[in-house]
Amino acid sequence: MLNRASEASNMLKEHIENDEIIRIISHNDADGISAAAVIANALKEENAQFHTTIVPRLKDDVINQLRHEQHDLFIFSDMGSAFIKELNTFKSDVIVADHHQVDGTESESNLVHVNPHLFDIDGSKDLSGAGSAYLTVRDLDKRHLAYFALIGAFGDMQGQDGFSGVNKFILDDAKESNLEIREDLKIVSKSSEPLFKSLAYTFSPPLPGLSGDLEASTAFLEKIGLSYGIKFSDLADEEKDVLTAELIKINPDIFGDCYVIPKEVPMLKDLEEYAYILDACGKNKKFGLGLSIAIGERDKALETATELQRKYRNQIVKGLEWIKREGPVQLNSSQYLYSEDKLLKTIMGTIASIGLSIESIDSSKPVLGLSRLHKDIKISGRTTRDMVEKGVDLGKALRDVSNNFGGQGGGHDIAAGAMIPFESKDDFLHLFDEMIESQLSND
Ligand SMILES: [Mn+2]
Repeated sequence: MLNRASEASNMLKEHIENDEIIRIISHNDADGISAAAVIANALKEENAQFHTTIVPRLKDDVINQLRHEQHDLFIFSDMGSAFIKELNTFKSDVIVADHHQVDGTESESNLVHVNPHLFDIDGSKDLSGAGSAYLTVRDLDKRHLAYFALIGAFGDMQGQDGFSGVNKFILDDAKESNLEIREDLKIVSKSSEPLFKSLAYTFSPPLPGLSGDLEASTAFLEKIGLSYGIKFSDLADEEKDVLTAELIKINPDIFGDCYVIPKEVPMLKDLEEYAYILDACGKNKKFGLGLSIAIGERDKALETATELQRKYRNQIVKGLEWIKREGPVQLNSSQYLYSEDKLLKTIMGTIASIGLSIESIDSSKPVLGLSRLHKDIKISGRTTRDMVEKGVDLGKALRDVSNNFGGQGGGHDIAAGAMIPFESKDDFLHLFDEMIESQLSND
């Protein structure tokens, strides 16, 4: 894999030396923005010119548009592996730095394909899109950019239980350069929000009873004798110790390794927090804002992103309150959330997964979040590791059941999605429930 990445580095070097404008296309989530940032920062440092576009997904029309642009090198990051056949026909050079599934198409000589799956490495947990992007610039002496690969990994939920595989290798690069690992309390916005919000907005690791609940967080802090309006960073050391001891009682994982870039501004020092900021930009469709922060803009850009993040967090809290109030609709072996509310519709998958982890949704049944989009329904399915061990495979269930109704779906055993015609909603739910029941009885 490293040899393949070096091939990409060499191709990139050649184009930098020729003083060309390099075209970067990347994905719109925290990982995709981090991937674009690794490459853009590397090119900026080499005084190379580049032009970046962030897109939600690659489609034939996007590819065909790009094909007609006059560039000698295209770089696709956190996407592209499903389009090798099309990209092979480009007249220019192409680098694909991705970590999604590959389809077995061989690359032509104009294309260097960097993807862990080509080397039997699991791209869903051992390397992010930003990681693939980092490996393609690593030979240009860019270890100080390795931390972006870890931000991307956090964005794709790869680092939360520690890093493994190629991610671990990249972590070592980062540690040799500018990254420090510190044991600390893993609550969010320690230096930017009052303490009760830091607790209520912490979802990973979950703090059942506090996560998503501003009132409960306030009451909890009052009970242990801490001022709820103060920022964590302004607490005295002994107060920090009291808080840590009390939170560990709720979830021991709340104290652990934090990955820190000491030279960064307070809001972006912690890589998980950095990923949350980029995620908030992505979720609000402000991809350019996320990218400009990641290539070094601060002040105004960071302020705007913080506002977006506040707005997004408030939506999540409202969504979790709705779940508490209404609860999911119960079927025999599964349950679902459905609302036509405009705000709730956009965060259905997110609140379904947070609801499970903070235990406001019963975790002994898989949960579906349903959002109506015109004539279709978008479905996000979530369950727990425990249920997967008992036989649940949401990817398979959602694929098979949605195919029955002319829809499509798939994904992982623990998290998956589907799209079905609206009129099939009730039949779909019925059949899905039967499917889960049969998955659970098969062992
Ligand atoms: Mn990704």
